[in-house]
This record gives sequence, C-alpha cells and structure tokens, in this order.
Amino acid sequence: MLIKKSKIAALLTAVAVAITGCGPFTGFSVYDVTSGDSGIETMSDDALISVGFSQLGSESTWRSANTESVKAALSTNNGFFLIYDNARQKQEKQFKAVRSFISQRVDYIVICPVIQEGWDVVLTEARDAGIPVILLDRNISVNDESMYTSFIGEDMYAEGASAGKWLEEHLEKQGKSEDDINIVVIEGTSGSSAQEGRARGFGAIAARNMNWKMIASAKGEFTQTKGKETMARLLREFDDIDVIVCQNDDMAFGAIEALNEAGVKTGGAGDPILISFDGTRKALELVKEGVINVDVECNPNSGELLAQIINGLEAGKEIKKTYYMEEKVFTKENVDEYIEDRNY
Ligand code: GYE
Repeated sequence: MLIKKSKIAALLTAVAVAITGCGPFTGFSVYDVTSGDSGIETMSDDALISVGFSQLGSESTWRSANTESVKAALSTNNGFFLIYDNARQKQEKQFKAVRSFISQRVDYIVICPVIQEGWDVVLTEARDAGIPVILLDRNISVNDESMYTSFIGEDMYAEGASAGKWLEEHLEKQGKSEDDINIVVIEGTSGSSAQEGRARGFGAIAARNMNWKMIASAKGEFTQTKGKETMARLLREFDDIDVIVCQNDDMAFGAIEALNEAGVKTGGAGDPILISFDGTRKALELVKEGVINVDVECNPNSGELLAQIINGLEAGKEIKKTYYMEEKVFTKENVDEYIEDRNY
C-alpha cells in the first residue's frame, strides 16, 4: 500500500475537484499536513498511508483536542498523508467528504460520526470500494457491522452510569437517599452516541432510585453558548433544582455563567450539585474549586491508538472490532493528581 508523490498529486487535484467542483480548496483542508509550507512540494517520496478523516465539527474543547491528537499521530513523519475535513455538525457534509475520499481511493477512511443513524448507504459505498472505515469517538447504528472495520472511542454508557453511581453514593453519604431529588439534564447533540449513551447510562442508575425526579432534559448541543442559554431557561422554569447534569464541560461552563448571573452557586453544601463530562483542564480546576462536584473523563487522545491500528492493518494483524479509551472519574478528592498532566 504505497503512496507516491504522483498519487498524492492526483489525489489532491481530484479531491479539490470532488469537493469544490473545480478547486481551489475553499473551505476544505485538503492537505492539513504539519510539516512543510505547501504540503506537496516538500513531501518526500517515501511511502505514505493516505487517510481521509471526516471530523464532525469543532464545537468543544474536547473536539479540538481530539482533532489535534489525530493530526499529531497521523503526521507525514509517522508515515501518513492525512486529508482532514471539518463537517461543522452536518452529517451531509460528512457524506460528501467520505464520497470524495472514496473517489480518491484513499487507503483508509476515519469518521467521527456526528449522529448515529443514517450511515448505511455511504458506508456500503466505502465497503464496495474496498476501503476500510474506522469509526472514531462516537459510534453509529447500522444493521450490518461489517460496514466498518473498527471502532475506537469512549464508552458513553459507562460514562453516564459512572456519573449516576457517583450521585448515588454522594446522596447516601449526605443521608439524602430517601429525599426527593430534582434533576435537570443539559443534553449534547441530539441523536449522537455521546448524548444517547450518557443519557442511557445515567438513566439506568436513575431508574433504581425512585426518589430521583428527572424534571427536565433540554438541548445544549455540546456548546458553551447553548449550555448557558438552556441553563438560564431552566432557572426561569424551576426554582427547586437539586442536580444539574451537563453532558459535556463546555455546556457546564455556559451553565455556570447563567447560574452566576442568577446568583446561584453550585457544588457546596446545600447548593445544586453540578455533574459534567470530558475532564478538560478548566473543568478539573472547577472541580478543585468545588464548583463542579464530579467530572467524568472522556478521553480525546485517541490519535495514537488510531495510528497503531492502521499500522496493524497494514501489517495484516488481527484488529478488534471495538477499542475503548481508558477513563477516570474526577472529584475534589483525586483531582490534584491529574490537573498538571491535562493536555486539553
Ligand atoms: O463529550 C463533547 C464533544 O463525542 C465524546 O463530543 C464526544 C463529545 C464530547 O463535543 O465535548
């Protein structure tokens, strides 16, 4: 599976044509390789593995870290030629990118799928073209699992359940296991495996605690702006919120802004409990300060594992269907150990 300069040149031209109609590369990072000034001219004639990467967007701190991790791991120095596309939350844009990767006969296609449903047709096209597809971060829902080679990501259900179990223990320690507990959830992108998995995981724990009342679940789209807007609305609607679950840190940052503006503190005794996901550095600092009670890690540093898996496939090694990233749960008790090493 060698890719030479001439193939890269053909690939670049054709990708530009496929994506923009006739080029130039407007709105599409065709050769987002890190070394060299203009990519192709400075590239050596070495064998490179070409990878088309459809990233779903740039909505969060987590997402930026994930993109950086992939770019660093799939660098030319590491033997890769990476074609990066940012779909800006649009599945249609992901389809378009995947189709262009197919028409350029890349060696591998990597997708962070924005939502779970709707992938069958485009993945059948990739399979028919004989191009292995690796799913990264979020999962999809397809009838036939042979549509993709491997999934490398996070166990969203386990993350949601970890948050629920932490709440269960916390309420128990406070002698509140029997009290009515009003819970609001600020949800990530509707229909994404991250939103759905975290909701199901947390919901499973909620279901065994008859005193937990899920009083609202509202859209926050994984962004700080939307998180703030949604929290402000929930504060207008309810004056008896005991627990706020934000399905990622950026929404939690927005929610904290809205809470501050309304003069509501979180995290302390008698305050609403704030639960978040991702484990960004800023969130860990807020855990340390006692503003966020618990932050369930979601590990974005999957680039290296992705590179290993592609290299494994190249070497004909057997690859597992699913790889989960290792993830922790951060509270005031353990957060000091981890803050310094955070790279996102
Ligand atoms: O939690 C959020 C992001 O899919 C796990 O997407 C990811 C989520 C992450 O934008 O911050």
